Amino acid sequence: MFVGTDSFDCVVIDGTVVTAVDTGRYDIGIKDGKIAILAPARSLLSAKTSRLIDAEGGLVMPGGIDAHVHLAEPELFGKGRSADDFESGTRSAIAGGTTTIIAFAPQPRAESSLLKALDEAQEKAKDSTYCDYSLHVIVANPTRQALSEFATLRERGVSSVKVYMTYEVLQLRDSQILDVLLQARTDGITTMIHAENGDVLAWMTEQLESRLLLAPKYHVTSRPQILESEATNRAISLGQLIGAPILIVHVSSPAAAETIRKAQTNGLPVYAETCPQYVFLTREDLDQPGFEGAKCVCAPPPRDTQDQEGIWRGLQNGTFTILSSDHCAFYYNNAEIGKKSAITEDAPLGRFRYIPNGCPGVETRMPLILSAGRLTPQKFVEVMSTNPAKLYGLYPQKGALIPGVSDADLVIWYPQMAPFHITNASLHHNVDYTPYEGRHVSQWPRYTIIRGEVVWDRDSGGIVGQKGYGQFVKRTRSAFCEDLPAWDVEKF
Ligand code: DUC
Ligand code: ZN
Repeated sequence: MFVGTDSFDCVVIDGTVVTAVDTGRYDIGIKDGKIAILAPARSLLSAKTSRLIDAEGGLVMPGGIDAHVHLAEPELFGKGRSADDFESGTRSAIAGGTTTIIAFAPQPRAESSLLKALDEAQEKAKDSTYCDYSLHVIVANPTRQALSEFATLRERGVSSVKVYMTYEVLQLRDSQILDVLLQARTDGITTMIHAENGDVLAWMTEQLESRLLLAPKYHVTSRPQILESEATNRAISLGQLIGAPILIVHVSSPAAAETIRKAQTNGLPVYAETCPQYVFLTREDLDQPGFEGAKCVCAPPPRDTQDQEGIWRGLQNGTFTILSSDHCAFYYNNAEIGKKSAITEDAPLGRFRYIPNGCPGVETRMPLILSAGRLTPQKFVEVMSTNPAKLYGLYPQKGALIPGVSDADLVIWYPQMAPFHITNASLHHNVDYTPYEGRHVSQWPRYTIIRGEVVWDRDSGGIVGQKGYGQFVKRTRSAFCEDLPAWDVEKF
């Protein structure tokens, strides 16, 4: 309860506070970086505070958590190298309402340890970020040593790893995925799985190349939905064999979503993520004059308009646990490390197989989805913040507004703002395009607040946070998973 002598570092007055479970008009008092109190609207008006934010008419939510962000990664996909590092990527994040990101520490195929990859990513991120951050480790070589290091990952606050079922330099065999899942089960780690069948993809690519069908639009043709739904089904089966929790990343296909929903209905610990590109882009966006379509090349690819509806449905009905950006920015106009590295003299429209896969989107994720008006505000908070926090062991420090417990990470929207059109020039990433150029949005964060500090003030200074303010957040095991007994091969 508020006592008249209480003082705060910041008070947010009279906003409609939306969490994943409640909506109501409250004041929020912030002290020492934490939520100190939620009090009836306007009851903190006379409280002593260093800063007062009037949120009347606004929506106040826990800050966004983007659990799938590629930053400062080496050349894993052809010649493409990340255009964004931890500085520019997190600067972009806060301008779009995201207060915590989870990026990746990729283990190179030739490396037998995971800890070196984690050290390197932590070194890159240290003192460089505008928002709080954590890391998933990408396992490209599950050696005995790598598996033995899972326990150390947990000690260092990393409770998730990612594996790939595609990409030559990353793809694991099913037996290797089983090794990862078994170790993950033992150490309380959630396994993220990129579910596309790499062998079928390679075969399809050869079919298209032999017919000289090389342009960006054939990237979609090379990856039919069955390639995703088959791999999703297989990933679920492997997870079921081990009884380990899995998260299927960036689902684009309603058929894959159906498979996931069935598994969930059967009580399996299967979680799923989708991304804005699967509800806002279609394969038409890759079928543009010249090489332009390369801007929207990502994997899995955007699909058809009716498929977008299937993905919205999956968001609404809870099939998708989280919605992340899969921000993976490559310069467009760059022939060395960008999209145009796929152009050669004999293929002036490029060869789709060499186009670096990925689109920028960490900044536009929340505004685009909120503006679409397809999710209730509470559902929006659930998939954008609370569920990522629970799934990846950040809750309730993040993803909630629990007094005395949660960090004071907030995003404040003023829904009455004038709508505008997104331009790349208005964004804060380090790449020369956005796939959403010209798109109409009716929502953009007015304030982003991290641990009580305003870091984004749309109408007064824009980025007002500092590089280096962001902290590494140690994660615990997923809130969705309990301790599991030892796996027993004899039970089969
Ligand atoms: N897909 C992308 O589009 N980019 C990064 C990695 C991935 O799997
Ligand atoms: Zn990704």
